Amino acid sequence: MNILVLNGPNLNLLGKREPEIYGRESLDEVMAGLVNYAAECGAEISHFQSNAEHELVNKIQSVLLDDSVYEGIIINPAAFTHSSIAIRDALLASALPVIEVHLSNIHKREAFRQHSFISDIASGVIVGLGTVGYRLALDALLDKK
Ligand code: CA2
Repeated sequence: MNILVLNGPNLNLLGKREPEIYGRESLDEVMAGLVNYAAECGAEISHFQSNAEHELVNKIQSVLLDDSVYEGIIINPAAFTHSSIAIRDALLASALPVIEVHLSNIHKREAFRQHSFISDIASGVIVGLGTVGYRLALDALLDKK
């Protein structure tokens, strides 16, 4: 099973700032851990992070246009969660099961973080559990197989 893991803007700063909210691990460390975990589960992961909305949209579209063989998407859209109809539309077009992950509990934070343009089209949403959320998302996709 091939899973596409997408991370949105500023998540490349993980481990460098605001450790009290986002933890101390770097994104590379988190994704390396996820690749290992996926291998133990017999799955494979492709990871892509971008600060640019159109790059995330293009990556999601590649699922359709390049005949790639992904069977699910795990996405932390970061700030685009709260603004991007383009990412929502691309995820819908992919027709793949989507798990939305947030490191922090967005429902405990500022009002503007409490609306997601993704949640109602996602198969599931994991918030507030830190980086373990990515592993739980993978478990959920593997369980659906
Ligand atoms: O809790 C999450 O995972 C978020 O998606 C993180 C986004 C935020 O805009 C969402 O509301 C919730 C922010 C990602 C920024 O990550 C940083 C990491 C380290 C230092 C600074 C920013």
